[in-house]
Amino acid sequence: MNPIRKAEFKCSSGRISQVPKDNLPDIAFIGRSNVGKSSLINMLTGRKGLAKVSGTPGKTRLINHFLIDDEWYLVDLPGYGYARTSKSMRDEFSTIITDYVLRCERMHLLMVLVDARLEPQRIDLRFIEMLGMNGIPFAIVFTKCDKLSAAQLARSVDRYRRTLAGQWETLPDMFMTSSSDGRGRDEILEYIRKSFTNC
Ligand SMILES: Nc1nc2c(ncn2[C@@H]2O[C@H](COP(=O)(O)OP(=O)(O)O)[C@@H](O)[C@H]2O)c(=O)[nH]1
Ligand SMILES: [Mg+2]
Repeated sequence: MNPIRKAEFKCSSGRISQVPKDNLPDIAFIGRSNVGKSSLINMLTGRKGLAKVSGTPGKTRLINHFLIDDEWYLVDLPGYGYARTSKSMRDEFSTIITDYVLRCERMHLLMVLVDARLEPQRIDLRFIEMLGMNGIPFAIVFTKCDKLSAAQLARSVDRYRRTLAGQWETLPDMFMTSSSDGRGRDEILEYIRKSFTNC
């Protein structure tokens, strides 16, 4: 698998109107704060300091665009699951997230990150439900897989599949990753590149 040759920070947007206006596709990454999003972005690009890794969750409220190989953008979305849960999706997920995910035509594919160690979290399931209801193309990425044994990981992924099977006829694509040992990198890059040829 060809590694990423070039990765550069392009811009931070506090509003959807500020995102780039060119025709390059966005591959966006989202998940609960602290799930390992910035670490995964650094792992995929092979650039340690590209996205800021933080011990304090909930810091990023901006949409960050990173230009990859001058061909596509890797997009770091704000983490969710910080506000109180609410009956309304609009309140549960910030306006900037829903505006981007549901309305931004730049978005080609969304990678939803979930911590491999945890049982399916309500907020993630709600988010996935919202994607399904709106026909948004997405895949699930399990993070921090290095913290589990092979058997524990298999059980965790299986539990996710069973939970989603109650809700979906076809399960979304899933990837097992670790920013510590690099697993999942080639698979995700391959998946992203394939998604460009399928449109
Ligand atoms: N062991 C391990 N720790 C990770 C992994 N990914 C992230 N972390 C740690 O989890 C914390 C949050 O990571 P970060 O990438 O900032 O999460 P974000 O808030 O989703 O962007 C940091 O302390 C990371 O070092 C991983 O794959 N394995
Ligand atoms: Mg982050």
